Amino acid sequence: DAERMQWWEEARFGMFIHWGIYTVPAGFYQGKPVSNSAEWIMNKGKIPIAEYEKYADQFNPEKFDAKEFVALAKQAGMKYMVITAKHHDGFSMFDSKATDYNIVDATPFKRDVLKELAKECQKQGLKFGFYYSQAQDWHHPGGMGNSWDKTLKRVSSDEYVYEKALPEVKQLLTEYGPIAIFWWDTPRAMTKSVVDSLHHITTALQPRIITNDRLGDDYPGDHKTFERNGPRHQPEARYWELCQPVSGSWGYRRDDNKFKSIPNLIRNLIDQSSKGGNYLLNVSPTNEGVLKPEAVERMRAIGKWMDKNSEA
Ligand code: FUL
Repeated sequence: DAERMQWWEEARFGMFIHWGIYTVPAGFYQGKPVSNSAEWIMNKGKIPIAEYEKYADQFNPEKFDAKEFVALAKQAGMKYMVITAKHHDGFSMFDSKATDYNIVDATPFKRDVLKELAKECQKQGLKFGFYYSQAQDWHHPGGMGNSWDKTLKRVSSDEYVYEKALPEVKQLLTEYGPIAIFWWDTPRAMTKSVVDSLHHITTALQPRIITNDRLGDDYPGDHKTFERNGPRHQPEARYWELCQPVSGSWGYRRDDNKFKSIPNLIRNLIDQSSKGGNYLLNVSPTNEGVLKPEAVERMRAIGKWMDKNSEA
């Protein structure tokens, strides 16, 4: 295990990317700002599925360039990248074979951005991994978390996992090259057998994969996740990671100007690594497929600081 974890332990710094069709409403529904992080808008705004689906028709991030994202991460001194393959809204950001509700089949953009990033990461030497919302899926009738859309004809969560989550996880682990990380999120009560299946398929298909602690109670994973706030004291866990958005929201919302200052970000990075943890800093591509200049500026500044202070 220590051998498998070695690169991760040495990495210290990674790029988290939250990206989805929620960047079309970008925090606003029916002209009003919806509170909370942008990727939660469907839930917080109680948007019916049929209405939310229409955002896919408008998702056309033509300025997206995988090469630039990977280069920026490298320049910042990051060693790995984790991107949302499917968030709670249920929209798949890759050419999913399990559902047409995905970036290739349901948007005018028609490009598999995960494939583009996977290739670029391999080319430029960055480790690559996926975030996957395995329990919450507000689009599938068996997914957890959608209590507002009364048109949903509920099926069991087992059915959802067999129909969508398992095939998607399998596809992500077989068609995208070496996958360094699988980042589960928001465990909810699912039957033990499907949780076991998700775990087993992941480690069987990519034996060197590193997972976090959010699959379910029986699975502590390889590392402990801290969200937004780092541990106050030295954690007991040997491997842990703080994830934090560079601004206020994980997903892009157009009124989010709460960018953390450059000194603050550098301090956070030092703070986590000096305690033995990793820092997974999140950026939020827009519906055009680019980062706000404030985010780019911050990545570059961290990179400069790294260069100035590296031993070699
Ligand atoms: C959370 C999710 O609900 C948020 O939307 C975000 O993805 C964060 C990293 O994990 O719990």
